[in-house]
Amino acid sequence: MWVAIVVVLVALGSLLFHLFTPWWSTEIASNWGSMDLTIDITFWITGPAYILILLFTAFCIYKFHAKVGKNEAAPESNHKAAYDPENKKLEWWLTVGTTVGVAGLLAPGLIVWNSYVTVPEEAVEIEVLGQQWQWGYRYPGADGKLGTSDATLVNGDNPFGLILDDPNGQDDILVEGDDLHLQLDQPVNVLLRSLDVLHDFYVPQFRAKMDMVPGLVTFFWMTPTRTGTFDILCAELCGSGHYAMRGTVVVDEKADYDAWLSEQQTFAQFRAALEDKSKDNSSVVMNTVGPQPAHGVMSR
Ligand SMILES: [Cu+2]
Repeated sequence: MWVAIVVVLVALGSLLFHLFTPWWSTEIASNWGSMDLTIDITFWITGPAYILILLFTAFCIYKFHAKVGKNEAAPESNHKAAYDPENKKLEWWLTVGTTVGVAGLLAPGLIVWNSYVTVPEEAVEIEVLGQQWQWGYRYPGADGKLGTSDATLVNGDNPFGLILDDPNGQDDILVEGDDLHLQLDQPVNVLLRSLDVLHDFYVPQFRAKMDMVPGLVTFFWMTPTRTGTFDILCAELCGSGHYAMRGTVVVDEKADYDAWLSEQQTFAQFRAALEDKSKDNSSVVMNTVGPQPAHGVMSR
């Protein structure tokens, strides 16, 4: 009997925890309500199934527990499992119920995924570059277009691997060793590249997460809907420094965003500064060539 009671208490406790948890109605991810709705639907399907299975288990434990020794005169009254290998009606109900349940779990996700990767025209592009173990960011500059890039061109003189004679890339704004800034209420198409291994760009508060695959440009879009400072995490185990692959995204009002952006260096300015340095002291160029990350070289 007490086992059945414990099972019922587990069911009740789960339900109460779900309803009264302080983490349930947080304000985060206001721009991705559809994702939260999908989670709600998942709870509505799995929650009753979970409760029903637990209650059914408790019922069976109580109702069909062994009564050996109680009625030795009539042992057939002791419960034994019935062998019932073919039950068309039960199989039919289980098949239909499971199919509807699984479809209900999967279909909303497909709709949400579709909107996550269907980029609206007004979205501006920015690029996030992941590498062991830091983040870099690139903005399109005055022409609104990101220049083309090639991973084989990446070195200390060209940390994003931009194709040098692509005019679209000259005014691209390169940000390394600083936060990612986004403009409030501006839809943004986040293009993701990796220089070395799999990484994953993840901002929990945005409900935004996407793998970064060497050789591919993956993307998603979102609209930041409140100002603030949020953590960027790498969500793909990418080596011994994975735990430290953290960043910060700052959502600014337009004026603050424009002010910040105007302080950043374009690719052309970055290369001009490098050339000046090499004239002053050729050893600087020696130091920047090679596989080490461009940190420091690009400090403003
Ligand atoms: Cu990583």
